[in-house]
Amino acid sequence: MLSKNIEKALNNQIKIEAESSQIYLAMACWAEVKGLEGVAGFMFDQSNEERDHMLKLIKFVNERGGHAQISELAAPNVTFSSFKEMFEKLFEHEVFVSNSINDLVHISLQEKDYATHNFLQWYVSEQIEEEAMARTILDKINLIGDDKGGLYLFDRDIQQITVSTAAANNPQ
Ligand code: OFO
Repeated sequence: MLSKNIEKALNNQIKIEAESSQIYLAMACWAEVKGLEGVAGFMFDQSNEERDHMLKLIKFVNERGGHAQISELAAPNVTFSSFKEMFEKLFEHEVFVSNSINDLVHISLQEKDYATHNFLQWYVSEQIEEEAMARTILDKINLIGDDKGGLYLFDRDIQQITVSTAAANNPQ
């Protein structure tokens, strides 16, 4: 059974994951209208992943005797001055989410809720992976600079970046 305090904190995280999904959906749309098909596809996938993170939390709250709240969301940024700025925002957002997960882990320990603590470990690992991926992307963008040909190749190869980052983080 969840304490009221934990339930409230988990519901707050549900909202954050829902907002993450919207933020990335807005980025996907911006990239798509700019003609960056690869980046758009990547961001649509990220948006879906964030929705899955939200759903996983919703199930957990409801299964543990709480009531998952579906709340109003903050409107995302819909335009960016460059795709570099867009990925900087993505990285900043992932750091914000990591901090929020860390706070949740802290609360679960304070409340001696070891089931929630255990559940949250998946999110801790996921954030490590997503921050690493965002950093890899930013490194590549900094290498490209203003080179249009580089941008073309980056747009073509972005799906591969995620696959290789994930593989590096999870060696078989
Ligand atoms: Fe929800 O995984 Fe990052 O933000």
